Amino acid sequence: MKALVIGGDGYCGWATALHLSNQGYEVGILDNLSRRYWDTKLGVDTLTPIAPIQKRLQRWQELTGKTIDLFIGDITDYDFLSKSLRQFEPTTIVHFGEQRSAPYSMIDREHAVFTQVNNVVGTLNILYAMKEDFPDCHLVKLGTMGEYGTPNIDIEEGYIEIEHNGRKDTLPYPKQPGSFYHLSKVHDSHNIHFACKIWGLRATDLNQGIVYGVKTEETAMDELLINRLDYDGVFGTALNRFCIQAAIGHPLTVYGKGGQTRGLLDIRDTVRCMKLAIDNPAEPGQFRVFNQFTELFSVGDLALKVKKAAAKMDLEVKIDNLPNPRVELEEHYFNAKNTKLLDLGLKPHLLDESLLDSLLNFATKYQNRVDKQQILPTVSWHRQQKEEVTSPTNNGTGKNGSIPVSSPEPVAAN
Ligand code: NAD
Ligand code: USQ
Repeated sequence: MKALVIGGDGYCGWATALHLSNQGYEVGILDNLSRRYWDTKLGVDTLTPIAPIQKRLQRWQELTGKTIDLFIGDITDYDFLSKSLRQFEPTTIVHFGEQRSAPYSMIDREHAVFTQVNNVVGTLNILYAMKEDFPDCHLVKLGTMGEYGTPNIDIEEGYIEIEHNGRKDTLPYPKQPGSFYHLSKVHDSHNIHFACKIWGLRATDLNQGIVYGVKTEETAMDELLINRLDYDGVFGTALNRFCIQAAIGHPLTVYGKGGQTRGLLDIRDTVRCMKLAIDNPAEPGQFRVFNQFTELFSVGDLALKVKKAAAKMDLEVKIDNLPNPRVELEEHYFNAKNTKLLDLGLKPHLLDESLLDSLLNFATKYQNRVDKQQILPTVSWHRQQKEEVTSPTNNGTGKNGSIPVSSPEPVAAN
């Protein structure tokens, strides 16, 4: 089995690449390192100090004797992608290589366009490269639970049976995404579904929930293998942010009423899900969708859980309900199915068991690296607040002391 992990220098991709390598797969990483560059442009950094990718891979080889091939370049560059695939000859392509922050995609027009071009063109290039040279390869693509939005009915895994005017059909589940980033994932899903239909490609779309935690068996082996942990207002996700806020005594930043409910999973389950999807591939022509999360929580519940766990470390935690910078329902029905990966054998790690060990411990250990200026949200979905909060043309600090962001620039392929 040869798995090429696109986006393998990122949070989910790095943990997955090491896990697959440890499990005996021949692994390659393809990444343009753009995420490190976007952080630099925004003036933000991961809480945990991550080594250059070459050093990470060298350390992995020293520790385990296993080599991971490295392809540095951009999947929107078709020639580079195609050459890399021909050289590596994957049986599975695991695709994490996208701009994945909803706030980043909502900064302004440039960031929205960049996100959609980067994600949609990158995925489309992969589909064409597979059709040309690797039609039997299995594409395991990271989608997101946010593709579905928050409908007032149960969320199925990709498809829903509908009866309309006396006729029945099984159709793709309706999509109501909440940011230009989440929309890019919907566009990807449609393109992949279509390519499977017309070219007989095989693909699994993993609609993943919010990932938390920093530790996997492999990344915990050595300090040089440590994974990234984002806490800033653009790339940091809710639970990871709350734990770091708790560690430095910052009030937890619950947006609005905090009734927004989402699927979540431990990064140790992300890597297991990837292996399960790879080991049980889709059939030729099949576009399969799994909902990849283990538990559902509201943002308010998450804050309370962090407060309770932090108390065991004698950390006093306050919870703030900030004005919501996003346009989203703050109280809603949410009941999503997630049985397909459980049926394949996933044994979930539960949040109550992971909070201290995989999050709060790291948050306190690296708390001196926290830049407090990066905690508050800097990007707003609301049109009327644009000048106040998000405009990259603002000079100096914005509302609440937040720092305005600047536009992305194209990243060189090599
Ligand atoms: P990340 O930003 O840490 O990693 C993404 C990696 O992809 C980075 O290393 C980046 O340099 C690379 N990349 C981006 N565009 C590229 C391009 N055009 N060519 C080559 N490499 C490129 O993100 P992550 O948190 O690891 O997320 C990975 C995937 O999982 C994304 O598709 C995201 O949508 C999905 N996902 C993440 C979460 C989460 O909570 N982190 C939840 C659900 C789904
Ligand atoms: N939120 C807060 N306070 C914060 C940060 C977020 O209340 O400090 C709220 C948001 O308003 C939102 C919820 O928490 O209601 C989730 O926000 P998030 O930033 O944790 O997650 P999201 O923007 O949805 O994006 C993340 C990843 C993305 C992935 C998605 C999975 O960045 O790549 O696709 O989670 S899901 O949410 O299931 O769509």
